[in-house]
Amino acid sequence: MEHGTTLTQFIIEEQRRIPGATGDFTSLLNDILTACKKISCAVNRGGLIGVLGSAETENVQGETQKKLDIISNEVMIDALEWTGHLAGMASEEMEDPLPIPKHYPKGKYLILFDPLDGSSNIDVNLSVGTIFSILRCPDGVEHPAVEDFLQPGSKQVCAGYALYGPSTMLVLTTGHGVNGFTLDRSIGEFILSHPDMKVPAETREFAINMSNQRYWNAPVSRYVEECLKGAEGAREKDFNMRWVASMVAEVHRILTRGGIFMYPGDSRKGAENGKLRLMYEANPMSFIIEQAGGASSTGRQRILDVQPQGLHQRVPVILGSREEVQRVVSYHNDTDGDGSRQVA
Ligand code: AHM
Ligand code: MG
Repeated sequence: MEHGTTLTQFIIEEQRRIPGATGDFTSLLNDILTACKKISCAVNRGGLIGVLGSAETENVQGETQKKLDIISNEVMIDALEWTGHLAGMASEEMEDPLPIPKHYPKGKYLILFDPLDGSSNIDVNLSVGTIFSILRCPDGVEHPAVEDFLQPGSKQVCAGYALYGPSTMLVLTTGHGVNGFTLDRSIGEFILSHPDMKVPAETREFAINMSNQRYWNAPVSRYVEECLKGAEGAREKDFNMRWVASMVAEVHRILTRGGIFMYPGDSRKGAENGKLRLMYEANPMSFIIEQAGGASSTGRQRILDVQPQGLHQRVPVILGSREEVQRVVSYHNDTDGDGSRQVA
């Protein structure tokens, strides 16, 4: 029976095109896939195995962790620490990078991950996902410190996400376009189902948490106001709005049918740079979106060019269809100063 190209086969064929490739990266990806299948299984069984609900602990961001946040984090660590392909790991759920235990061999890559993004959606049975970003460990570094992880997103070797939705999908880029794979549970393999994904250039859909509207800066307010005016306003067309509160689902929708996603900084204390984390969310998603022909910006700078200052730093995110992102960026450029004025 024909099952199509597996993700492993796809990666091995890609690897054959790279002279001198050792197969390390392919093996690392395979280990990530295994972890994502295990997380998918736990998410899928949910209430049947008692993994829903709060763990009543807080992560480094001060956010209450779900049981599945902790389980997913452990699954990622267990699947990756022993493999010999990594020099270090960092997770949204852990304050410091996790060194590779002494008794395991070390490799040349660093991985950063958000083990279960959008986990506020878990208990209501909506889509969540795992996001990961792979960097090269700087030459000569055996015990990577925080600074070794603080590389701009443009240095990523690979970025991807697993989406645990009606189907489980794995979407990834190694810098040569974006491909999507669907988990065929009958054979336990991810099969190429969405080759060469492209973000449609033009869109009529935007995604932003509207409940924060009163705190937005002028450029973001202007953009959304114009969308809301629809055919009667400057845009001369009607827009639709979506907010899943799960970035993986949001980015997947944009890769499928276009749109713009924004989690801007706002005027609240502590929210100046928005909510999303540069290293675990913004960088990997920006790499994917750019590789699919879209754009990603803080409003003032390409996200992939941001020089990270801290492992858990937050960054304003405006990503999606190129023309829309460029429009929001141009509104930032039109604004004097820091763009923090509210639209009257
Ligand atoms: P998380 O990593 O704690 O799950 O938070 C990130 C999520 C994103 O997936 C989503 O875009 C955003 O938080 C939703 O935020 P809000 O609660 O403001 O709707
Ligand atoms: Mg997250």
